[in-house]
Amino acid sequence: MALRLLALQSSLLFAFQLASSACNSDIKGPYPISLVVYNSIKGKNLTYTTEIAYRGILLGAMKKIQASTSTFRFTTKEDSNYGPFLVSVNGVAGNPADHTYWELLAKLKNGTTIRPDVGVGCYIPNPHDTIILKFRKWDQEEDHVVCNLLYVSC
Ligand code: B12
Repeated sequence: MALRLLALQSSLLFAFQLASSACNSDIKGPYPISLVVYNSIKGKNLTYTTEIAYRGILLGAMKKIQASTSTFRFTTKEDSNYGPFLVSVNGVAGNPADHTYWELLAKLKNGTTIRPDVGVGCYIPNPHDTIILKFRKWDQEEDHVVCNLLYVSC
């Protein structure tokens, strides 16, 4: 009986160690990303770097940059369907009347620039991505075409 209990105890201990080591090996550290704020209308560029949590959302990284520097400020407006819409960056706000908005782009490690098909609250940057927030004018027809292509071009 005592032997059986001992065997049970050691197999439980083994299973626990196995499970905890599997979980620990799954914990991945934060990784670096850059954020470029580009005003294509004024031709101005500002670059920030930060660390983002493993599989963390872009909005989290933007909040982190905002908390650590006085030179990056942004505002969002909650959309009930798609989450936060990026309204302004560093005091410059998009305006539907002028057809201006902050476009979200991501330059990947391999050099390709993509236009994510989700906003800042859903986009999960990859390690070493350069996120580009680009203030631009939208051309109704052009954006219609781009939207139909699921934002694969920019
Ligand atoms: C027109 C449009 C835009 C215009 C809106 C301007 C305007 N005042 O009309 C502009 C060019 C600004 C735009 C921008 C973006 N858009 Co857009 N857009 C659309 C589109 C084609 C129609 C929306 C619409 O007018 N609906 C009708 C009106 C009556 O309903 P509404 O609820 O009032 O519409 C508002 C919201 O849709 C909001 N909106 C538009 N795009 C986005 C994106 C996000 C993330 C949020 C939170 C809100 C939002 O603006 C609309 C007007 O106020 C839809 C696709 C579709 N066919 O529905 C995509 C769509 C909503 N957009 C999308 C995306 C991804 C974006 C961008 C993130 C693209 C990018 N990489 O930059 C940016 C937003 C960046 C930011 N600043 O946060 C996705 C959202 C998917 C998702 N799950 O998040 C959609 C569904 C297209 C797709 N890829 O399938 N967009």
